[in-house]
Amino acid sequence: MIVGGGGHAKVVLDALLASGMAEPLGILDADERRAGRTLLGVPVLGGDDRLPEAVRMGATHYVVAIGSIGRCQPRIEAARRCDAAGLEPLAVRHPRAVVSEHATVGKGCQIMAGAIVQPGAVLSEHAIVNTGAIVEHDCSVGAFAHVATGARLCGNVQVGDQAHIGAGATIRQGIIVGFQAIVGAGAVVVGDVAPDTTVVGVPAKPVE
Ligand code: JB2
Repeated sequence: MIVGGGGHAKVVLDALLASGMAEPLGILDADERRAGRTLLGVPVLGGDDRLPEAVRMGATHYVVAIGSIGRCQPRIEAARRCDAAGLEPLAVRHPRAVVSEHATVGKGCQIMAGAIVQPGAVLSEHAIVNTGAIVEHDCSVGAFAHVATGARLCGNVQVGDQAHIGAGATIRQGIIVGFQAIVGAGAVVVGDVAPDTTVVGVPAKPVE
């Protein structure tokens, strides 16, 4: 079951269909106007109140396909609803992502087309490594954190739970990005980022 039926869901579905690892039975979306439509040929069944029905239909796994940039709460709450319904989180990996056999990929992670995840990297549950992003050797990406399109984590970077690394940002080796921190698109991060802080620019500085 795919949870969320917007732009990010389209990319998740494309990866899932290309991988052939599971058959998407349907999509749940909070916006009732989407019910009855299809996304890449997969039907939108309705809202999350349809989870029990999804289980009866034979769904065994879920993917939270809400991007919700910089706001993890909708994704976390959706995951917990699916857990409570008895579904298992599925890790989705596009077949043309490069993922080292020596990397660790947690439950519910999403690794999109063209992404690279190097040896020793650890992705915690529900982390997203979006299209073309690079997670170098020995980096860790926390639970529900999002490394956006084309972002680069050099070696030994630690990204905290629920943090967001914006599109095209670069994080230098060994940097620690704290819990729920946000790194703006295109930023170059050369010092640690405190929890709950937003940094932008080159070199990246906290937003006043
Ligand atoms: O709790 C929920 C929920 N909250 C929002 N449950 C379910 N089942 N669905 C939920 N949604 C739905 O997620 C919204 O009704 C909406 O249809 C969808 C979010 O779609 P949207 O296109 O607004 O954003 P997105 O999160 O898919 O994509 C954003 O993030 C990506 C990473 C965009 O900014 C993309 O461009 C970006 N690549």
